[in-house]
Amino acid sequence: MPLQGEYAEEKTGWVKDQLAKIDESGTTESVGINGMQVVVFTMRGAKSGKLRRVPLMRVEHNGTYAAVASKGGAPEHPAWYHNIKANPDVEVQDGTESHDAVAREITGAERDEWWERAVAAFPPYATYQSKTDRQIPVFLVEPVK
Ligand code: F42
Repeated sequence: MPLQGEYAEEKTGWVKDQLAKIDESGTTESVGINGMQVVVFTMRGAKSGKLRRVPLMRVEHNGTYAAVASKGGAPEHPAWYHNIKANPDVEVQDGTESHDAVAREITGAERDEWWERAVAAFPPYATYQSKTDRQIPVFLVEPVK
């Protein structure tokens, strides 16, 4: 079921600008970080129940995506980490396409495998990990068939 409800506004300036550019062009390909691609995850706020759109780097393999809660190597998890844990039903926009998906946090060998893919897609993730004591959480975001 597609997510429905009221949207909350992104408050970080550069992220808000990227979302506006995606809306204007209709595709996530209109933005990026140093030429690396971005996808947009829509998820529900844990407390507010409002929908939040969160752009993250594009880490994809065989139609499954990873959501990497790096927050630039900040000491704390991003707020969306708690939102996606509470409400794992998300929508993924990649390019001009959107689909429903379910997210689950991965650990152990499964996380190791996807962490490698994440760093291959966006090498700064490795630097972010070295900046923080927390292990950066990785979610597997699998399409709903
Ligand atoms: N962030 C990443 O963590 N990883 C990435 O790979 C990544 C890539 C990326 C690419 C492009 C781009 O434009 C942004 C990118 N970001 C990436 C940044 C990402 O989009 C988020 O801005 C960032 O991860 C911070 O996430 P955040 O959820 O902490 O967002 C902050 C700015 C924010 O809006 N916080 C709100 C606030 O008011 O503090 C959160 C409010 C919220 O979620 N409230 C919940 C609710 O119910 O509404 C309750 C929260 C709770 O504590 O229960």
